[in-house]
Order: sequence, then structure tokens, then C-alpha cells
Amino acid sequence: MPWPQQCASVLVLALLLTHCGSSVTPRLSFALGSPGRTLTSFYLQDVQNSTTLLLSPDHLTLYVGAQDALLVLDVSHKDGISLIRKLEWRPTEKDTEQCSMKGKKVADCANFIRVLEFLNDSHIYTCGTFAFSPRCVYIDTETLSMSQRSDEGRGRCPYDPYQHNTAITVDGELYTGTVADYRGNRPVISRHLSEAGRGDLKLDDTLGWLEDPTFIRSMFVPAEEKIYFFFSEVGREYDFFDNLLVSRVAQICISDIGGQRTLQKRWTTFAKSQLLCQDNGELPYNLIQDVDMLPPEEGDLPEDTLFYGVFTSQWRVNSGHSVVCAFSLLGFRLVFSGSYKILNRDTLQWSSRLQEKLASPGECGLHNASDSGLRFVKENFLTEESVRPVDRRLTLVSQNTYNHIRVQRVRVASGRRYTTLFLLTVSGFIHKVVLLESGPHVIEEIQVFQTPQTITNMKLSKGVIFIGTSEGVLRLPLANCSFYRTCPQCVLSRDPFCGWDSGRRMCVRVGRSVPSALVQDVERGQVDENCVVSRPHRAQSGGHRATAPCPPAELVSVSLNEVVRLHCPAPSLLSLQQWERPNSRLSKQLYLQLEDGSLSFVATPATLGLYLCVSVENGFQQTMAVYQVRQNSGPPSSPGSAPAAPLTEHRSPTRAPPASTTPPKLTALYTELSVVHRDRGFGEVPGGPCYLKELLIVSVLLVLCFSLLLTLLMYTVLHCHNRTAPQPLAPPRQRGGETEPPPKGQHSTSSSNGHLPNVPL
Ligand SMILES: *[C@@H]1O[C@H](CO)[C@@H](O)[C@H](O)[C@H]1NC(C)=O
Ligand SMILES: *[C@@H]1O[C@H](CO)[C@@H](O)[C@H](O)[C@H]1NC(C)=O
Ligand SMILES: *[C@@H]1O[C@H](CO)[C@@H](O)[C@H](O)[C@H]1NC(C)=O
Ligand SMILES: CC(=O)N[C@H]1CO[C@H](CO)[C@@H](O)[C@@H]1O
Repeated sequence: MPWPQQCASVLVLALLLTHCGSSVTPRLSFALGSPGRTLTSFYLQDVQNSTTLLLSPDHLTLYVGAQDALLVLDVSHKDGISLIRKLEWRPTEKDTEQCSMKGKKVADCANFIRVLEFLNDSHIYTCGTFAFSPRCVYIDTETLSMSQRSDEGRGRCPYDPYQHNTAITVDGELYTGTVADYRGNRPVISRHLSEAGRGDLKLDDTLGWLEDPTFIRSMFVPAEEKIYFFFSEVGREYDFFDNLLVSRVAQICISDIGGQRTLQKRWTTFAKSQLLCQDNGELPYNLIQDVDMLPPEEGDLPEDTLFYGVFTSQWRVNSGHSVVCAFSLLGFRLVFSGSYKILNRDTLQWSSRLQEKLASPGECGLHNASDSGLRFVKENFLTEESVRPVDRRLTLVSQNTYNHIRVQRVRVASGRRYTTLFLLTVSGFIHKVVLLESGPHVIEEIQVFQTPQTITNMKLSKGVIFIGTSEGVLRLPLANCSFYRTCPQCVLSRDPFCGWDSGRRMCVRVGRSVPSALVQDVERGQVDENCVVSRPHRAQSGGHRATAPCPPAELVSVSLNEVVRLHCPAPSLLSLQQWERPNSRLSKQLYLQLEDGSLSFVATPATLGLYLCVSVENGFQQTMAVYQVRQNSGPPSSPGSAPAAPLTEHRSPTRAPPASTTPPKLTALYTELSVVHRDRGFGEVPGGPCYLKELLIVSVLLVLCFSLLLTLLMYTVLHCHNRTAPQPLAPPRQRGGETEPPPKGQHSTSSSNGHLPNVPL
């Protein structure tokens, strides 16, 4: 390849990599129903909104809270999910009638199950919206029967199915965050089913403890004996903004029993803090969408517990983007044990003036504090400092809108552990991301549903992930290592779940094989350093280690003046396809490389001959296709004159689905050569001629490009800085009164009380 071309492609690549806010491209993309990434699904004709998931401790049974029904599913078999029991739980006709008489849509007057938690070894506690009159029942896990007795669900479950809530049980006690009234104006965090001898607790609702929150999740941290609640709400401390939303983490201690006179039957340990997911100088991503907890590694301290949150922004400049931030338990501890802002009860304004410290808000055991101490706590529950992400940086920036995150730590063959994120986009793709030292790497994206789902949910189990949607329940294995058929593909994937077993010549799940025998390079994905030993055709590749053997040449018969198109299968979306001819250059006057990597040219005596398509990924080259273009032996068909006009060069290493590329509009006869379809993880085919690239030349060219690159980088950095100008905020939200539920297909985390994640201005 001529060197200016080489340089150009390197530059284009560099531009893509340094582009501001660039999203990370998934290495592989699997559309719904691809054989390489099969889903197991479970649907019942008459069951909808199966979005509340609870996994049994042995991971064999999945309980699913749906609309008017609770499903008990057997998930112990690899081949399928089967129904064990369906428990109907629906409001009576009278309930539904009353609900719709109050002006609610009949469809929303069903019973949407929104709380589903183990109470003890033998019982599950579940609550549903029950036609805007929430109810809770017990389920015996032995007999799979529902108790006759039902509890009132106020404060445990929302009335409105579009409102977000959170619930968790600890030692048989139920901790919830929800709105506790029909109109949706009274948010509360409370404890129910409290042990004998200690009463139920809730937040004092007279003082803005919560400001119109959208509850996301709650998590119990045993080492702290605390429950952390995650939500977004109006940031009243920013009183110069009308409707600034902020993300919060709040805490309560499970040992809390309320005050004796002040704060009777109320939390004495409630404290909240802002979660600030923000890059230096940029606008914060202020709306938390989901969060997951990653316990510390063995041998590490509890304060190394991490919380990975996915955030979107209220500002239009970042609309549609989302970011991941990691917070540590240590960060929570420091902020909650620091100083607090003061709430003026008359003006409901926050200030941070210095004051005599009468108690330590956020500390467990405050129920014994004096009245003055508790009054102090009552006015000081918002921390002065915000919780900042670990290392003060964003973990991942994406142009996708994620609304769910699950995190797992995977131990690789070397014994090292890698954090892997599973992110669900609003449009129905799961992105599997491994966090490397060099940054996040998106191993694959897998489409799991097509039509937008109102509410979705995810649950990680042993080796699989469950997704609850409006339509049903899906199960996806965390990896499919056998998709990678060769050692290079297995190593290039950088999938921490997969390693190359050189003995069995298979890419296998780590942990299911003798770890040390596996070839894996998650951090760098270097094929030539890792696959040499295991490659059987080493001798044939003439010592050029990083070059895989070539596939056999395919014969292509053409007539002169015909437009020829040669396909080149791309092994991944990160690979670059390049075309080569032995002993001659591909002049851009004659050849056109299309976006999908295929090569188009007019057949002339000069263009007959051998063509090779070489794919380069992460420094590893492999010949993807070899074509021998020959003239037809039959009489040459001469349809009009083929354009001798120079073809404009069109090179783009960007990913482009083959379906979207349009053939070039050339007047000549168009011959599309069908190529034997090779799976993306094509096998190693022995034999065939092989055109070997001179790596040395490339390196020299790279150096030549380097100075240009530097200029480019500097330009990009400067350019990025100009994007940070603040934008006006969203219009003030109507407070009080009921609002319409979000339209179908609306971002699932928007709540009915007007929390739109990205309010257009
Ligand atoms: C894994 O990939 C292989 C090869 O494409 C395919 O045959 C197999 O069905 C896949 N397995 C799963 C569980 O997706
Ligand atoms: C579990 O809780 C249920 C409901 O409160 C109770 O009836 C049952 O006895 C408890 N079982 C155990 C084993 O504690
Ligand atoms: C603190 O309260 C507990 C009851 O929760 C009581 O048993 C204990 O004696 C109290 N301690 C002090 C120092 O008052
Ligand atoms: C409350 C809720 O999420 N309702 C949804 C149930 O599922 C149907 C589609 O299957 C949606 O239209 C509803 O919005």
C-alpha cells in the first residue's frame, strides 16, 4: 500500500480515537437471534410486565413479579426456562371499578408487583399496586401458596405503577423507599415488619428530607450495618436554580429505633449526600439511572466495596449520553462522617455556617442522644461535601443511553481479577465491558429486545444474566467462548471469561479448565506473544509470527469492463481491512474501497490477477480472503463503456453494518461476487499463497505520521474544552398534583411526577 494511504488511515483512526466524548465501539455486535449469542426466553401469553425479579439463594428458581401474577420459574436447566407455578393475584372487579372511577386508566388499575423479597428461609414477602390501593402478601416457598391474609401496602409499594420504588429485607425486616400516598406527593423511606420490641420507623415528613425523589435502588452493607438508598431528587441546596436535579446516596442504620421524645418513631440516623459524577470542568451527569455493588476482593477491607452507578444528564448538551462512575464505601464513610449543611426550618433554605456540633449526624446509635442532639440531627442531614468518584474520574463515557448496570469481578487465568460491566441500553442492547488499565473495552454488544420496553430489570446469576421486560423473561449466558474458533480470535476478544486451551484447541470458559494452561491476554490482547506456541501452521507462515495462514484463493471470472466487487469478511468491528496485490500498488484512481471493506474496480487487463484482503486488529494481521480475478473464457460482454473516470478514494475504518452500504453508482454492468460466507470467527485454513506485509515499513510510516498525530491531538484537546460552556436548565417542574405517566417507550427511569431525564429546552 502506498505510504500516503497508510498514513491517512492511521490518521483517520487517530481521529476516531481522540474524538471528544467518543463512545467506545463494541468489538462484536450480535443482532437479535444471532446464532453466536443465543438467548433463552420465557413468555406467557397472558402475563405482562414481568419486571420484578428475585432469585432463590441456590440460583435454581427465579420468582417473577408481573402484572396480576407471580411466576415461579425453573431456571436450573441450560436448554430452557420452565414454569413451576403461576400464582394469580389480581384486584377484584369492584377494586378495578373504583380505581377507574377515580380517573385512572383501566390498564393501570391492575396489580403490578413491585416488591418481592425473601423474608426468611420459608417465606417471601411481596407487594403490588393493586388498583392504586397497594397490598402485600406472604408466599410460602415450600407449598408455593399465597397467604390469605394481606397487609396494607402504604409506604411499602407505590400506588401508581409508573412510580419508582425500592425495597430490601434485612433480618426479616422490610426497608422501603416509595411514595406513601395516592397522589404521589409524600415520598418516604421506612421500616416495616420490625422485630418485636422495636417499632416501625419512617422519615419525619414535615421537613424536606426528600425532595420529590425517584428511587433507584437500596443496598445493605453488612460491615457498616447500614442500608444505602440511591435516588435522584430536586437539589434544593442549589436555590439559585429552579429545577436542578441531583443524585443522592442516603443512609440509615439498621440498629435505629427512633428517638425517645424528639424523632419518636422516626429515623435518627438518616443522612444524605450528593453523588457527583462529573469530569473536571464538565457539567455533571446528574441523573442516576441504576447502581450495583461490587464487594471487595478477598483479603481487601470492607471500605473497598465499590458502587458502580450509571448516570445520564439533565442538560441537552449531553442528551442521549451516559456515563459510569464508581464510588467507594470509603468515600461514603468520609462524607457522612464530615460536616453537614444546616436547614433553616422557616425558609427551608440550606446554609453551611459554622455551628456548635451537638451530635454527629449519620452515626449509628443516636437513639440514645439528648433531645438537643436529635434536634440538631433533624436540621443537619445533608452533608457539606459531595461523594466523588474513585480517582475523581469517569469510568466510562458512552453515546448510548444506559439504564441498567450489573457488575461482576472475573478471575482470569493469571489469577488477576477484572471488573466486568453489563450495561443495558434503552434500545435493547447489552454491552459487556471489561475495565482495563488502559480504559474500558467493549467486548461485545448483544441485542436482547427490539421493541422498547417500558420497564426493564436485570439480575446476575451464576454465569448468566436475567432480563425482565414488559413482555417476558430472558436469559443470556455471560459469555460464549466457543464463538471464538481460533487462538487469535480468543485472545483478541480480551474477554476475561474466555481463554484458549491449547491442548484441546478450543476457546473455553475460564474456571472450567485448568487455569494456568489457558492462553489469555485481557490487558493487551497481543496475539503474537500469546498464540505462537499453540498455532499449528507456524512452519508455513515462514517465521512471521503475527501473520495467520491464508485461506485458499477463490477464482473470480469476469468480463473486461465489468465492475468487480470483492468482499472481505471483517473479523470484528475494531479491525481495519486493507487490500493488497503482489508486486503492484492499488492506485486510488482505479480502486475504490467501500465502507464495508469490500473492494470495487473495473476489470481491465491491468486489474486482473491476485488480490488479498488483510485485516489488522491490535497489531495482528491476518489474510481474510484471497481472490484470483481472471478474464472469462467466453465472448466478452461489452455493455456500454465502463467509466474510466478516476474513482474517488473512500476509506473509512469506521464500523458500518454491511446492509447499510449502498453499491457505488457505476453505469457499467455490476457484478456482485458472492463470497462463501465465513463466520466471523473463521477457522484457520491451511495452504494458499500469502502476501506478507513488511512490518518494518509500517513502523517507519507510523513514525512519519506521528508528528501529524500530535498536532491533531492538541487540536482535539482544545476543541473539547470549548464544549463545556454551561447550558440553561430545564423549565421548572410542576409540583404537587398528578401528572401523566410518561409516554410509552419513554426512558424507563423517568417517573410520573415529571422527572424527565433530558428535558428539551
Ligand atoms: C456460541 O457460538 C457458537 C459458534 O457461533 C454457536 O454455535 C453456539 O450456538 C453459541 N452458543 C450460545 C450459547 O450462544
Ligand atoms: C417466616 O416468616 C413467616 C411470616 O412472618 C412466619 O410465619 C414463619 O414462621 C417464618 N419462618 C421461619 C422459619 O422463621
Ligand atoms: C442506649 O439505648 C439502649 C436501647 O436501645 C439501652 O439499652 C442502652 O442502655 C442505652 N445506653 C445509654 C448509654 O443510655
Ligand atoms: C406499569 C407498566 O409498566 N405498564 C406496562 C405494561 O406493559 C405494557 C406493554 O406490554 C406497557 O404498555 C405498559 O406501560
